[in-house]
Amino acid sequence: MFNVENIRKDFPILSRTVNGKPLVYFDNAATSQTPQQVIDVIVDYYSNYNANIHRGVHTLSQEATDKYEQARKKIQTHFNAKLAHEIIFTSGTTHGINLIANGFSSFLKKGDEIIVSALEHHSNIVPWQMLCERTGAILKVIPMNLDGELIMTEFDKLLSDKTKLVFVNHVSNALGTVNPIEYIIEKAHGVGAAVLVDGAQSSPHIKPDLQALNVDFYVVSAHKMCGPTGVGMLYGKEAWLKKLPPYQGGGEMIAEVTFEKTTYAELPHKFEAGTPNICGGIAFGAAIDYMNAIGFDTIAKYEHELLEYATNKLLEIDGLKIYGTSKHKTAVISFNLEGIHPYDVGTILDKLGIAVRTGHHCAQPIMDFYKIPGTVRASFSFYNTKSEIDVLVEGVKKAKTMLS
Ligand code: 7TS
Repeated sequence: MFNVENIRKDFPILSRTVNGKPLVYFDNAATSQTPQQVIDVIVDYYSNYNANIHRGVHTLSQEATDKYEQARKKIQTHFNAKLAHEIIFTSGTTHGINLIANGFSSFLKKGDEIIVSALEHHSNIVPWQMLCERTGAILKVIPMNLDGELIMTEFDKLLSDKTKLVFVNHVSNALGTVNPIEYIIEKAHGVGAAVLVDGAQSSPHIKPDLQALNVDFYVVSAHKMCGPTGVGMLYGKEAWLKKLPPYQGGGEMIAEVTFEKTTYAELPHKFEAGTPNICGGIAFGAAIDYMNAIGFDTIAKYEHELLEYATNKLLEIDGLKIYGTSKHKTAVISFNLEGIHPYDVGTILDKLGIAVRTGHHCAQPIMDFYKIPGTVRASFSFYNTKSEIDVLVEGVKKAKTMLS
């Protein structure tokens, strides 16, 4: 049975105070908190077997290598990739996207097209613009409607034999919309385009089956899934990863080096130059174990309850508008109070111990679409409670009174 009070005991940070008030942490879409079980793994690594991997014959190096590779297998199983070497450790989603964008330079020519969505994070726009500058390819954008949903009939019209790559996030960070990636993948494959899905915001809430999705690439960050910062995963189908050139050169990614010619290592090492975030990778595996022990169906059901509760309570406040009203949403609420800047609301909420994000959420085109400078974003996790939402609602009412 899911018991949120027991779950909360796993997260030491949740019992601290901020500005003299109990912390209410509603900035989970930016980064999630870390349970003691994952903190213990980090401490154990540095206390007992810190060593460089894949290169030492000594015991510590072997132990660290084994744990790191076990973590890769855990990630493979969790996301249901066919092969462990289809899982590339990265420093996070941004790294994974840049790796693909860089690799695609070799495949694109002038006039080819890349499709992205109107709902993207800046890390999902800028690397493609840079790729277009390098290759002469053209960037096309799937438009959105007022509910914050992508318009699929417009996507259909953008697809052609010029489309080489489609990029879309699984869940929008600014609005929480869950995008119809199954449809997008199938249609894009119909014109021979590859599909990269950004799972940064879906992976904390949804367990995707990568083989069933038949997606070409999928990227995530561990720090949004109860893991540490500075580590993430790039999944790529083996055939694609074999075809793509390496991203960075260095140690670990080579087979043989002479000054005349270098040959590259097999997957996954071809894309893992240099000493990786070893402890981070192992802790990422532990975070996945932790979340799976609770269960993603349980997490989704509970978070949906929180979303509905918070949406209804917030909408009782006069002049409060929610942006992102799709039926298919994760537990994210972006909102504004009429005539009040989101930054001012966020500052008052912080004084009350409530952590929310304010601003454009690295998604300026979405803010431009709604003609607003930004929003207040409350994003929930399975360790949040309805009574914390009550604190938020009271805080927003207070902010409204103070700022009107
Ligand atoms: N893609 C999406 C959809 C994201 O939400 C983020 C981070 C990234 C990519 C980049 O992830 P990173 O781990 O490489 O930085 N999103 C947010 C956010 O919404 N608030 O802070 C970071």
